[in-house]
Amino acid sequence: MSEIVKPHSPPEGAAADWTIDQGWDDYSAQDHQVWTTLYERQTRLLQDRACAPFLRGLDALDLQRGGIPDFARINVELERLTGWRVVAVPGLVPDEVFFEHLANRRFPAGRFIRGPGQLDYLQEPDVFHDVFGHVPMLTDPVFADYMAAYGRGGRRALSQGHLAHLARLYWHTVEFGLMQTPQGLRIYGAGIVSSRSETAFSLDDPSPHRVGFDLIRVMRTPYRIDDFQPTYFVIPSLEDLLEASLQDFAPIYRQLDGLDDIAIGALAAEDAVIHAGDQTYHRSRPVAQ
Ligand code: HBI
Ligand code: FE
Repeated sequence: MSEIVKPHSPPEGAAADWTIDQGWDDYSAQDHQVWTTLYERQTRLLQDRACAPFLRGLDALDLQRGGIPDFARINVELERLTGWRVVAVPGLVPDEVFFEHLANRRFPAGRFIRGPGQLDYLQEPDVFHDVFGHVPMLTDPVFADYMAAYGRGGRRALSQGHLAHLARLYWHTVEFGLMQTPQGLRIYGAGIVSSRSETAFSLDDPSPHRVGFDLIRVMRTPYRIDDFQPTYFVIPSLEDLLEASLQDFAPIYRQLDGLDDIAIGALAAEDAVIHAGDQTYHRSRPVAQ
């Protein structure tokens, strides 16, 4: 998820589809310790904040066992549950490569892990973000179908020239999505569950807006890649999210051609507002994009 220019052929040592060997035996004791520290910190925080499918996925994959998970080990259970697999990649891969993997139920995950000095902030997705953040939700059959549909939609969006609109859907759901539950708002977005500070901010802080999910609204909304989101979108259920993704986006893209973006952090008249944030956090910070 970034505007970084990426080379369009795989780096040395990677296969044509950009996958590499995870090289699990090469992780150091310090690498495993970073995973364990982050794992323990986040699972404690997420017990009453993450949605039930995420917490079930953590248990099903036994992600706490032995530090950084061996992809070969977690893939056995993941494949059995939803037909998904995790494959290792060197870092960000080109959009078309990313979508091809998702459409075929392969989740590309970085193999490297952040250092002990950068537990809280990281530009590139590492194995903690990719595996702890994304993979538990892939054990849920409905979410698993949604991600594969997103991969297929990505290929079409590229050929239709609407990648920027579709990328916003990924960002506001897969990365930063919230869900309404009988117990209150819960997190399912990977960018939130893998971040200690955004876990608290997204649910508890008075600053951000929390707005009911609407496909066109989401595609009209830019996002921050460098900071907390000013607005979080709340889905009623994973089934609703999947259903929204299983329609033909071509007419939606045509509609979007005639609509302006909605300013980042603004509310629109037709929004289903769950919490109108006071935006105090972002008002005190420079806007980088
Ligand atoms: N590559 N490894 C990796 N992870 C991502 O999340 C990712 C990517 N390449 C492209 C990409 N995301 C996005 O640009 C698309 O979702 C739009
Ligand atoms: Fe991610």
